[in-house]
Amino acid sequence: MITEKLQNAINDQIAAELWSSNLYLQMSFYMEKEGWEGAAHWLGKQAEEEREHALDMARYLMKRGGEAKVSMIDVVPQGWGSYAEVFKHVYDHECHVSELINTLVDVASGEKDKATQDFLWGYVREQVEEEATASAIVDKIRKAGDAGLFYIDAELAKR
Ligand code: OFO
Repeated sequence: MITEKLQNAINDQIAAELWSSNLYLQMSFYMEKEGWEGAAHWLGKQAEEEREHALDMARYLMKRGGEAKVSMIDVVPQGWGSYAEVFKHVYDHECHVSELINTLVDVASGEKDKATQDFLWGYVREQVEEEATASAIVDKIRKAGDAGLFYIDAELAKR
């Protein structure tokens, strides 16, 4: 049985994952409007992935006898500037989520819940990948310049 403190912390993370999903969905709509279909596709996939993280955490919580809750999800930003700015925001947001997951591991550790620590280590590792992926895209955009964005957009469409 999971402790109430840890249950509440995981429910907060579920809300954060759903917020992330909405953020990426809004970015996807923005890029679609701007005519960047590859980026819109990539961001749409990212939105799905974040929603799946929320569901995975909820399933885990229920498996441990806890109660999963969907709380109010705050509004996400509605607009960005350039292609580069969108993906810089993706990178910054992934770094922020990594901090949230690290803090959640600390809560699980404080509650001496080994199973939850083990479950969360998967997310710690996944965040390393997500940060690296976003950072690589930011780097490519910087090197590509305006003309190279068409190539990058075609690459992102392959996700
Ligand atoms: Fe939920 O994986 Fe990144 O943010």
